[in-house]
This record gives sequence, structure tokens and C-alpha cells, in this order.
Amino acid sequence: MLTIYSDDHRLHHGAAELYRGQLVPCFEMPSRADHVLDAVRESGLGDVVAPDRFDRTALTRVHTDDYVAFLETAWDEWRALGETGDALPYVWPARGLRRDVPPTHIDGKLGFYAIDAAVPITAGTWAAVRSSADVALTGAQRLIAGDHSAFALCRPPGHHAGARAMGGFCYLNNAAIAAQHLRDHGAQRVAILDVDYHHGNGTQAIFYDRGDVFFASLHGDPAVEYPFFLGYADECGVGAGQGANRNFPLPWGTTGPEYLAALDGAIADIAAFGPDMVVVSLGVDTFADDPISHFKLRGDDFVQIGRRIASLARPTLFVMEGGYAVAEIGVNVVAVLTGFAA
Ligand code: 6XA
Ligand code: ZN
Repeated sequence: MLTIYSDDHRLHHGAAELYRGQLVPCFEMPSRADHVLDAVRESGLGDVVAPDRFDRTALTRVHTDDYVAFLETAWDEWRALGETGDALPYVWPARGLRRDVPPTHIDGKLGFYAIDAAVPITAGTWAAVRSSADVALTGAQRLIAGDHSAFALCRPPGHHAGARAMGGFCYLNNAAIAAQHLRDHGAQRVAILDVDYHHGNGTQAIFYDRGDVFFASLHGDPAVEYPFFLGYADECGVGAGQGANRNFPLPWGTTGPEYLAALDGAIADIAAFGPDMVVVSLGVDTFADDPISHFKLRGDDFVQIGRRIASLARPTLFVMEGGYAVAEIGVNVVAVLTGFAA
């Protein structure tokens, strides 16, 4: 299995995120990708290649043009205020406020285009974000070219980013962009399986009214877990997308066997949908020692996740999402990938 990776991810290194009343050092840090890359290299999984550069139009198939333009210029607009630290939103168009008029001041834009304050924008954020999408697109292109699988070592991650919003360390939705690219280049039906600990709210929202892209997600119950406001079991899609969305919210403390039983349900749903190709949003923050999550998966559980995905017997693109137990992130990712490849 080919891994696609770029050093450009280092250009994004936020100083702080708002977490439980404090500005704390970002959990989403460059060393995450370093550990995954090291583990891939040691595993003998396959070659590591650099991404190709794709047109901006591949991004606007999923995101709105004004949102991409915001990401492109946000840092310069922030710098023009005389600020040198990271840009962070502090006000949002929630209930009772207008969301039909995009602000022109960067402070307003940051909140308008964000769901939370876990999305610092730094000098290098756009370059890293664009490169991360290229990593996913290059992986998708490999599937189109006939590869059975590929691993897009994306950083920053993407599954919380909506068509017009950043959030939860995510700016462009790499998995959604890749899935759309597959649809635009031959695949009639694509399934996205999200095994990150957090619900992939952005991916769900992007494809919620579509019947050509199935979305299934296993995650911490949103009643008690970020992103809190999406990810319940009764969200099944609308219109043409009715029945093409499936959520498996699971309680804190979920163990490997419990998780794998739910995964069997998601795999069965995907098999019934009958996709030509599969995109996996691969987060390993389900790990028992993850510092911000509450599932209890370990070791062989990750191998079993890979095995079950392989049972779908479809060309499969793995897209890196979360995982914050930095020392173990590489081992756990490689466990899924080798479980799939075995
Ligand atoms: C914000 C928590 C963001 C969760 C990020 C993540 N305090 N998503 O891992 O998959
Ligand atoms: Zn996560």
C-alpha cells in the first residue's frame, strides 16, 4: 500500500486552542505525523511518495468558493491588524444572530466560518491545509489509476470541516474532497466509513442530501462528546440521501469487542449500499490512552478494524484524521493498515 505524505504539514503549528476555559497547547501537533510516517517506514507497508498538486476546483467541488477564499486570505487579513500570534475566532453567528451577511472584518469572518475555537490560523496554515487536501486527492487518484488501496497521511485532519466551516482542528475536509474526486472520475457510488473517535459532522453534512455517497460513522455519543451537536443515530439523510447516512454513537468506556460489534453493523450497511470504492476517515483517538477521548481500544483491536474494512473487498483510501497519544499513534495506524493488507 502506497503512503502519500508531504513535509508541508509542518507549516501548520498552532500555539493554542480553547479547551475547558483555558488556552492550552494544541493537541493537534506536527509530531503526530512524524510518528505515523516513522511507523509506516518501519512497517514495510510500501513506498512513501509526495502528493501531486491539484486544481483549486477540486476543493470547491465540496467547499464553497467564499470559504476557500477566506482560508486563502485569513492570515494576511489577521496580520494587517498588527497581530503576530495565531488567529482564533471568538464570536459565532449562533441563535438569534444573522448568518446571511458575511462580515468583512477578519474577527467576524473567523467566527462566521468556524464552529469552534479549536482552529488556529497561522502563517503557514493555508499552505499546509492545501497540501493536506493534495495528499488525499493523490491517494484518490491512485485508486482511479487502479491501486487497490492507499494511505493519505493527511495533516491537518478534515472530517469536522463542512462545506463552509472549519472546526475541531479541521479546515478542508480531505476525506470528502477525495470522495468527490472519486465520484468525478469514475466511481458511481462511494462509501465513507469514519472510525475516528469523534463524529465526522462535516463529512455527514456535506453528503447528507445525496444518495451517491454513503456515510457511516462510529463515535463517542454526542450527548457527552465533541462535536455535541451532530452524530445521533436518528440522522439518516434527507431527500435523495435518505438512508445513505448511518451513525453509531457509543458510550464512554466502549471496549474493543463492543466497538467491533458496532463496526460489523456499519460494514454490513456499506456492503448493502454497494460502493465502487471506500474512503476511510482513519482516526486512532479511539485508543485507550488517548488524552482527549474515552474509548478503550488497544493493539489487536486496530488490526481487527483493518480486517473488517478489507472484508468489503473494495478499492479503499485511508485518510488520516485524529489521534493524540503521540507516541502510540503510528503503531495504531499501522495496525489498521496492516490488518487491512493482510
Ligand atoms: C476540540 C476537540 C476536537 C476534536 C478533534 C478530533 N476541543 N476530531 O480529534 O476527530
Ligand atoms: Zn477525533
